[in-house]
Amino acid sequence: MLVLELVEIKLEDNIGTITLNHQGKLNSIGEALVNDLIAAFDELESAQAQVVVLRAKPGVKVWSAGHDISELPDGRRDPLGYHDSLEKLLRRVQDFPAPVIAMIEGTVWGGACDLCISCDIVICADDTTFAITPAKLGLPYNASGLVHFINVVGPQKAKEMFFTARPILSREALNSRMVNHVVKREELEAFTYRIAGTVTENAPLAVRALKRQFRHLLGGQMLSSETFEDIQGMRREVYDSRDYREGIQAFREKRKPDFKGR
Ligand code: YXS
Repeated sequence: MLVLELVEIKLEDNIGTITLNHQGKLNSIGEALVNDLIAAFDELESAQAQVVVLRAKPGVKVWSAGHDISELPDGRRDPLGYHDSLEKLLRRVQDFPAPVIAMIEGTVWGGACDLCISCDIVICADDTTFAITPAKLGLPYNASGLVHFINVVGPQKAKEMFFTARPILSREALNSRMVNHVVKREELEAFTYRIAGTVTENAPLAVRALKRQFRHLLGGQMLSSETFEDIQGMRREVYDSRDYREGIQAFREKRKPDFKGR
């Protein structure tokens, strides 16, 4: 198996495992980690893995701290454009030709929540929390990310999560259909690999065709060109704003942001 710096890869009984191993930065999702994750998915696709478990090291406090804030552009540029690293990673997960199971323990922040729900099945420990935090940092997120959340938790819960940016508990995530299962942390690994094992008992080509159909059907919202331009215009206002720079600066200076609404 390929050896990479920021992730570990394993393949046993047709079950691939990708372990986030960027502890020094709380598995925050920057260019280098995304490149390693995409390389790991490429490796497991070549090895014809029939299912992939995406996890962090056992016992982590933070599963992932979300987008690497130090790599966010300093305003005047879309922070989450189609070709930016987080978006490339989310599409790689969604286009991987076999189910990807997110096995979550510890806390999950920002774009890492989008990474979890871009996986096909989400299994988390009972002490896991999820917080989608663009509003806390002054960011506008993006339309494809909002569609992910609307599809998974529904518009009301998605709005609450984005407007409050507060961490939601595993039970709440289960009730909102954001996760498939909540299990005790000590049972998480065995439970997850039992589910993964049942996937490998089924016909790989059928499972691959099912995943592709889900991918197309879930992405079915049509936007008029005017609506799209309206969305892009509003997002540009935000990432060109003083508040966008203030949110990131406040995080760097470890202080509460002082938003002015401009
Ligand atoms: O001060 P040092 O150098 O030790 O670094 C600190 C943090 O700055 C750093 N760190 C991060 N660096 C880059 N990107 C991050 N997302 C990030 N998170 C943390 O890691 C070192 C230890 O952090 P510290 O001291 O805060 O640890 P802690 O255990 O007290 O708190 C852990 C967290 C995760 C609760 C805390 O670090 C935190 O709230 N991090 C930010 C979580 C967050 O809001 N992530 C969203 C990133 S933006 C994103 O995902 C999307 C673009 S969006 O916002 O649109 O969803």
